[in-house]
Amino acid sequence: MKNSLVTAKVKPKLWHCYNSRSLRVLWALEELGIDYDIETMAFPPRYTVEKYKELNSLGTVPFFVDGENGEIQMTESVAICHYLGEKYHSKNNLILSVVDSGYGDYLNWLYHSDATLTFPQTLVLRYRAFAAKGCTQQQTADDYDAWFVARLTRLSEHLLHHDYLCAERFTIADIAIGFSLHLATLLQLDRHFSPQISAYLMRLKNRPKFQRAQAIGKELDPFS
Ligand SMILES: N[C@@H](CCC(=O)N[C@@H](CS)C(=O)NCC(=O)O)C(=O)O
Repeated sequence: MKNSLVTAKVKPKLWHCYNSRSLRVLWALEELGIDYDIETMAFPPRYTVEKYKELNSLGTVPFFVDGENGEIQMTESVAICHYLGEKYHSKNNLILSVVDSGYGDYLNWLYHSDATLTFPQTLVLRYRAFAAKGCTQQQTADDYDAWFVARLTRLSEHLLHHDYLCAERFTIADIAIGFSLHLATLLQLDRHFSPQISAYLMRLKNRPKFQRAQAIGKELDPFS
């Protein structure tokens, strides 16, 4: 669906909010060494940025545009990382392809990152962290806190024997999962992390490109 508001452009462009899922895309753009444009907004942009919903009818972040005439318009953070890894892999090979034996694992971790590890956190966010005074739903937040813990099992088992998720090297899958773990630290869910998950996240957050990406928009931190 082409949005006429998006004019022809030269560089990939990201609409970003500090510490939100758009951080996945920003981190991938930095790790891949891509020259990009960025619009940093206060969260949530559906209320803070006039006409944002005319640009992205979902009103969510990330929103991403690429292609000669801005014809590529994406809203799903993991899909955008997947797209960037494929399109720009000549710059830095952070992907696996179908000929690689670990390709199934690679895709599984990509989808696992948001559908399994981020989804339960959005309910803890909604009903504990962002809940207006007097309308917290403690039971809902507690239930999904427990749901998140149970879903960490597969990652914890894998990291007992590996430093990264695929092919014993850093890939886009580590960016997708890394963001889910970073979000968990913002919600104090990292108290549930096994030592190997804590060590893995530390390794990822010590990457200069993560630190560079994570610092962008700090002045608009919704938690401060
Ligand atoms: N499915 C999208 C989720 C996008 C999404 O819900 N983003 C949140 C921030 S992490 C958002 O924009 N929330 C504010 C809102 O919905 O107004 C993805 O995978 O990136």
